[in-house]
Amino acid sequence: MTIYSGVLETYRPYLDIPAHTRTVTLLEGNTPLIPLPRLAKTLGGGFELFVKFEGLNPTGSFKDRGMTVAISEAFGRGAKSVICASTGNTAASAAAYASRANMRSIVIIPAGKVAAGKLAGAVAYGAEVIQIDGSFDDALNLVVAISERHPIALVNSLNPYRLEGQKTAAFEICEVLGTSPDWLALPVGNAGNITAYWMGFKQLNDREATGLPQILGVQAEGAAPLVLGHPVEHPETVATAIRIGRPARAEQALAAAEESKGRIIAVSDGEILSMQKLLAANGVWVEPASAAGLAGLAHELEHDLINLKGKRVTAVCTGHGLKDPDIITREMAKPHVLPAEMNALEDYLVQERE
Ligand code: AN7
Repeated sequence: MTIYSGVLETYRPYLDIPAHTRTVTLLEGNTPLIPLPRLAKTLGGGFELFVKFEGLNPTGSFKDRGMTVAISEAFGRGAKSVICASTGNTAASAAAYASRANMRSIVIIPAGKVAAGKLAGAVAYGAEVIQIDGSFDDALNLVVAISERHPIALVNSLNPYRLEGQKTAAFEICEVLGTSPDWLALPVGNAGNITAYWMGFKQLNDREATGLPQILGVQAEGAAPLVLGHPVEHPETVATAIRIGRPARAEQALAAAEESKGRIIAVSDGEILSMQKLLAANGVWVEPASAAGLAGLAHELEHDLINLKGKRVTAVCTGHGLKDPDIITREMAKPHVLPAEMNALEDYLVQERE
């Protein structure tokens, strides 16, 4: 029996990390690549569609891949505290891995815009949560400045070891498919993940000639600095994870899109929420931001801007639906209320069928 040991140990020879790194893992990674043939058909058919379901990582998002490496590096050099700015998922992940290593974690979040499951996670894992009256971008500026003045390790994706960990998702996709997909669609916020995937695909292609995907990066219309070509002062979107107006890795994200012969586009909140529903109707419940990649693909198909005939497409679903329950309970039908009686239930079921 081979025992899975997490992304750092599994891919260590391919990660550019210092020798002092001491593994702190929750056995993240190794997430399923789920085929969704019915959804591909709904979108017009003629192509193969897979979802890389990163919501199945230990804290419910892809952030764990990068966090295991960033925390392992910080732990290995004797850091006692870590800090990050976050729209929520990074906070929960940083808190979990810091606790695993018995380190202190401080997370700075924008007021009122962090989904319930993420805030609860950060608190449950033992982070010191500080809410600022400002945006994610303000929070990021603050933590960068603090980490320069104090011995506190910065674990946002400006930390290069985060990207080293996150690129392993590209390796896993190619291992399952045997080659790179033709297209990779994913949401873009602070732009660390798109940068990491492109690094991963290029590195693997250099080593094993797996080919390269065209990358479709997708932002939310109200938070689309990479599409507009300038920062957005007051980003707004239902997909709070990607409510970011000044992406730290903007240049690398644009380079990834261009080099891969792909592009970065924006979709509306409506398109994001419709795709969230459609994914759930196929058995995969993701948080709104995580539906953005596929929403972008649907958008391009609908407007005849992409030809996927005979292609293999992978959409990255970055976080689990449980992260943001409010968005569902707010929008969805309330449960039917019935007396606890067989007749009432039977009447109801028959009525429903008619
Ligand atoms: C579910 O947690 O920025 O483009 O602070 O949570 O690498 O930023 C989260 C980002 C996509 C965008 N999907 O990834 C944070 C944070 C989900 C996310 C993104 C995020 P990047």
